[in-house]
Amino acid sequence: MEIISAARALEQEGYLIVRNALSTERVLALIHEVTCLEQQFQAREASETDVYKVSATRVMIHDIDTHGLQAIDELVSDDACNHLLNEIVGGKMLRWTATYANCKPGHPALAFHTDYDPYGCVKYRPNHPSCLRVLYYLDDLNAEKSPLHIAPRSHTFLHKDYQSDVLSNTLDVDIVSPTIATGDMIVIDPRVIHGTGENNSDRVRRVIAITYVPDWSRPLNA
Ligand SMILES: O=C(O)CCC(=O)C(=O)O
Repeated sequence: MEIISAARALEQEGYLIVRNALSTERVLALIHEVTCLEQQFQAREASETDVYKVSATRVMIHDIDTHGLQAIDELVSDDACNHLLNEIVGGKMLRWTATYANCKPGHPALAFHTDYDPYGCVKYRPNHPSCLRVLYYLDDLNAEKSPLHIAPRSHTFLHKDYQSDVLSNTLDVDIVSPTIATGDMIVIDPRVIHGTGENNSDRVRRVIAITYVPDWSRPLNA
């Protein structure tokens, strides 16, 4: 996809899908590293910490790019992704956070929300102008396995019901649930409203989400 048309799609719809962004080899290397990380955290941490969130059906590890793991390091500094994002924002994208989430069988739906918090200064909910989230899928999604639901153009909605603090299981606007395959990448505007369905499959559903911020920006609330 040409960068100009990718930028326009992202600006207008609030999300952009890049198919086959990761080769099978890279996906397997990433799965190996995140599985090892999961095991290390599980063995070491008796309870949740700032970077390790765990429930019966989900493990989430923030800042996975701080462990010196090769495939993860290559992912966060991926040339193709960085080139695309740099062109879109007209600057150099800096990595802000990288998070891994594993939603296991039985994990409930994730309510509709945004990843943007203009009023706060929480590291994992960015508020820099033109920040972007990149989601890399390590497993196929389908209707049974926590599909991603997105409300296209919702990053532009003016109504109070659709602002960045939205948290709802239902949404009275058009929703799309794109087909997503292992290795696909989705770039989202953090203001776009999204959520996921339940994991009713018997398989895990793993994703790595990276936030990038432009070098010309700074947080709205520092
Ligand atoms: O797991 C997904 O598909 C989306 C993750 C998500 O909602 C988020 O990172 O805010």
